[in-house]
Amino acid sequence: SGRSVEWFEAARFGLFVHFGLYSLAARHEWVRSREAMPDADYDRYLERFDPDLFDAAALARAAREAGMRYAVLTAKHHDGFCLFDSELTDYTSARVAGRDLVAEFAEAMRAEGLRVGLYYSLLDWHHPDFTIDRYHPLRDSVPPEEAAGRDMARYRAYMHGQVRELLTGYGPVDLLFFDFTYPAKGPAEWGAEELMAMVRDLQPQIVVNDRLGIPGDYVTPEQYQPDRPLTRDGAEVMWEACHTLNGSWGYDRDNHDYKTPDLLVRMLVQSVACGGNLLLNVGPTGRGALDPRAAETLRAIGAWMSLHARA
Ligand code: FUL
Repeated sequence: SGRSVEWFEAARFGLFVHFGLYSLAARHEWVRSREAMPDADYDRYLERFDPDLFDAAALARAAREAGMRYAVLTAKHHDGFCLFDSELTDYTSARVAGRDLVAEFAEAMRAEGLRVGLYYSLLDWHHPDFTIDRYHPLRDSVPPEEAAGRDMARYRAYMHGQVRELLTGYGPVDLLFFDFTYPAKGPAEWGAEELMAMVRDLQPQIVVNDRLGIPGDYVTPEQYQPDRPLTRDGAEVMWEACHTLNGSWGYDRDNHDYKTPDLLVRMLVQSVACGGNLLLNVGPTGRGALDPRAAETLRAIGAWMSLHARA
């Protein structure tokens, strides 16, 4: 295959960006599920969505100055809201605010010499055919008869179609972060094998994670720090630990429980020592700005990197 994982292994440090309608709620990216919000409640954020301070070039610069080599943006999170222009839905930043943030992001990262990664959620709490399960915000409000009419095959077609859009409309995409399979939904429900085949066909060089429920190119420990190389069947595998700054991926305004730059540097060093990468998250505010606490953390890491890292 034309796959090139070398860049990923050498990169070691990347920026994760969680941004979406939940950023306006400013209390965790799962807010809609946690609070079982019906459409009318969540639509308040849609009506007010205007990412006037989302500055992809500034994000790219902050990432590069922190010593990062790639970045991964939530093209769609579990709420189903898309940060790209899709022919398959109007539920997008492009329709609502005239901004294709995936396009802005990809261009800005490339301009800073960073690799481009996209996160795409398998879960979708907006699509009318997505199963109403225990995570679903409408679990208490949609009557069982109505819920039973939902057809995952239609959702699958939509989901695969959107991944196709992302891999055909934005130039070379270096990494794809699917999220996530869970016991109630095996790989077959996502059409995982076909989806992976399509991804490989459209972008043979792409690096894909393991959250489709079938083996990918790397494994994704989340919010815990491996302290030794990770193996599968006795062989070392590529891995990427993803971590938050304060326990929340989406902007969580009143949460001040930030990891210190010192701790984050140790986590990075430990990842590298154990053959892995660190994907460190920021959750921009509802208007898309990097929170000063996050910006300061990245700057402090960058100061350490400028003294201790080599190109
Ligand atoms: C998880 C998601 O449910 C979180 O919201 C976040 O995106 C994290 C990186 O992956 O599985």
